[in-house]
Amino acid sequence: MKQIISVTALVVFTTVGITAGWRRFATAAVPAGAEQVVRMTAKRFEYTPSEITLKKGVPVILEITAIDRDHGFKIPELGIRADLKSGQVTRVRIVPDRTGTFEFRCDVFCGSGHEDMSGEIVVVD
Ligand SMILES: [Cu+2]
Repeated sequence: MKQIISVTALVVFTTVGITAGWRRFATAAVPAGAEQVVRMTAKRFEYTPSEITLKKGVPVILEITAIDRDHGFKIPELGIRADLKSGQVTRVRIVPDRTGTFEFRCDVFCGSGHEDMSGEIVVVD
């Protein structure tokens, strides 16, 4: 009887230990709510990087810092637009739902050259 109890205890503790260990591992690998962050800058008349590759269906946060003045960030085809305030970081969440190449551009007039302030998001499978 004593032996059965200690075997049971061993099985229980081993199971709990593996479960706890696995949970810790899983949490470390993919923290809850974690999303890939892509840092960008916006300044007269360019975004850096100007080309970003994303995976279809994978949520991403763009953290865009407007360095020199106010700018805009617009991706008409994905229905996304944001104001980028000078000196601030603006977070834009994107969940690309289809593959393709989508242009983003500045839609807040920022001077002569504003019309060339654009870039591309490439969404792949
Ligand atoms: Cu502009």
